[in-house]
Amino acid sequence: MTEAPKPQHPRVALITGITGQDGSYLAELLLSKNYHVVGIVRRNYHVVGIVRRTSVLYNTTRIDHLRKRIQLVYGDMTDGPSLASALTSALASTAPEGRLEIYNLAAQSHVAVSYEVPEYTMEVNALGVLKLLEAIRRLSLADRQRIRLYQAGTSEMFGDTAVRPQNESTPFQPVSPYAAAKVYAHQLVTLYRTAYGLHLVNGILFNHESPRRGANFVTMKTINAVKRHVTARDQGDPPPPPLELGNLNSQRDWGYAKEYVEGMWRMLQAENADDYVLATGQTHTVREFVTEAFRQAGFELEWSGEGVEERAVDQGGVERVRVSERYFRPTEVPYLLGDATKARKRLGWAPATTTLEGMVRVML
Ligand code: NAP
Ligand code: G4F
Repeated sequence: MTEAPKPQHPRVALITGITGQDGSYLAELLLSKNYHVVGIVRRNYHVVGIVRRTSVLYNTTRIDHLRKRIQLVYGDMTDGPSLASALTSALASTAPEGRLEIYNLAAQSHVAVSYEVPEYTMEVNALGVLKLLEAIRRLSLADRQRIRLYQAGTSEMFGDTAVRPQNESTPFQPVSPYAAAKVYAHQLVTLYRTAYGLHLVNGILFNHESPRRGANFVTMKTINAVKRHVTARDQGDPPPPPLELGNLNSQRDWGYAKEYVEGMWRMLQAENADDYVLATGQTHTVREFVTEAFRQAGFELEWSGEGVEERAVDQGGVERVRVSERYFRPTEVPYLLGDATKARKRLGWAPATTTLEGMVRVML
């Protein structure tokens, strides 16, 4: 019996990292625009209890609500053939005159973790991108011309720069394995664009957060702690242990992830492939974010001490935050402030959520 031909679509998106914060918002956005969405997922291993190890199919919590409307294929950024076959599968769903947009969002995305597993971070965030680009380059000319790719670059690439604010022409000075891998990927994308005439776009996105942010990034870690302190207060229980953080002085330009995926999409709609910064144009210290998050929950923090001795107590003298050496990084990006003028002028993209107060409200 011959199989019925698969339906083909004028607009298809292949998303690596679809189970992540950005991937889930992007999938929602593209479905609302009638794209056929294909996502690459990997099989994960989870530790259960102390000794038992079990495997789960893939992390789905952020995309469970979309499961029936998207196509998922197994793949891994460390496995070239799986990327090539995902590409073939997505192309097969694309109408001959249609377009396949690839959003490469998959990454080991935690900067601190990249010092612990630098080689793995490089495999996924740098060599994984090379594998994906090679898979595209080896397609027929007709297929290559139907493809556009977005690469998820980061403001971390600016590293220890003295330039303020940072835009598309600011030189990269990466200071972590994560950032070094992302710079490699950025430069490969530029190289493949020039050398092979592929339609490849580099996004350079400043930090963006949401209620779907991973629990070990500083914003979500803080929000979860605030919620624990609120619950204990409201139930009349003793206060939970203080929130323990590392460097409170670093400054970040924090935006709302849901608005940033719209920027990614706009980058791929522009006629010419180029690079774009997405940012709010506001920067705040980690300390300011933490103070605002506790404030919105009714705790007025007062800070004292310096370095690892620094701590914050509330209006009742209860210790809510303290510093722990454990969360400091070997090298730090001290100051990020983005200038997204190019994206505003050429793509008509501008974030609606730009204030610290607004960001905390979205997350709480
Ligand atoms: P995230 O929530 O950590 O999601 C990362 C995604 O990558 C997850 O779906 C994860 O799958 C997948 N992944 C990790 N390793 C993989 C591998 N070896 N093969 C296939 N998939 C793999 O990250 P995010 O915040 O959404 O960020 C999306 C992208 O933008 C990342 O590339 C990040 O580096 C970059 N970026 C983020 C920000 C930001 O502030 N959020 C700013 C600039 C750039 P599992 O679910 O299986 O783990
Ligand atoms: O929330 P973070 O871990 O984000 P970071 O390092 O800025 O990286 C995020 O944004 C990048 C874009 O610029 C992305 F490319 C990357 O994938 C990721 O999404 O840390 C923010 C700041 C850092 O200075 C860190 O040292 O908060 C400081 N911090 C202080 N205490 C802490 C903690 N960070 C974490 N994760 N945990 C702490 O306890």
